[in-house]
Amino acid sequence: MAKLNILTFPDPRLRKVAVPVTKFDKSLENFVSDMLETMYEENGIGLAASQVDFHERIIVIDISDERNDPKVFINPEFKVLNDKSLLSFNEGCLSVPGVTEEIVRPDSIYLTWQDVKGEHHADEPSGLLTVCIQHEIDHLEGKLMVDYLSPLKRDRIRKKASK
Ligand code: GNR
Ligand code: NI
Repeated sequence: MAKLNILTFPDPRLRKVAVPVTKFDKSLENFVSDMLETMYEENGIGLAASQVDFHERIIVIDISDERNDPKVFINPEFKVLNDKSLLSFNEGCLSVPGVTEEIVRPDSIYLTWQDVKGEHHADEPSGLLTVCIQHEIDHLEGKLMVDYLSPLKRDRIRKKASK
């Protein structure tokens, strides 16, 4: 196991679009354990592979208070079921340290993914899990929470980060 280095905004590598995982092998399992270790060490509730400069569609999440409920989503995809059902949440990001902002997202989604063995799954998550999954899938698309803010706010965060 190893703790991985997390890229921070405005690193251009955070803008890469991740490609689907095609090989469900031991090396994928090892990488997923490194991602989990990194998420726990950094006290995050989620981590996307893009944040550790690996550009395949892999996310890990643990929203439990006890930090003992690791969830792994490979090749996650979602559809918004009701675009009028929205949830506003005060979000933070390990790649944008020191910044929290209210972000509004759909609350009702249909999610499909594969597990580390390649088995297919589907679910309709709700609440914080829905928020976190969308935050992580954004990372896989090269999108960051600062993209939801005004250009002025984003520029202030960029300037602060490069000091
Ligand atoms: O640790 C994290 N907390 C968090 C809080 C609200 C909404 C999303 C998140 S994810 C974040 C970890 C992270 O940066 N994942 O990409
Ligand atoms: Ni993040």
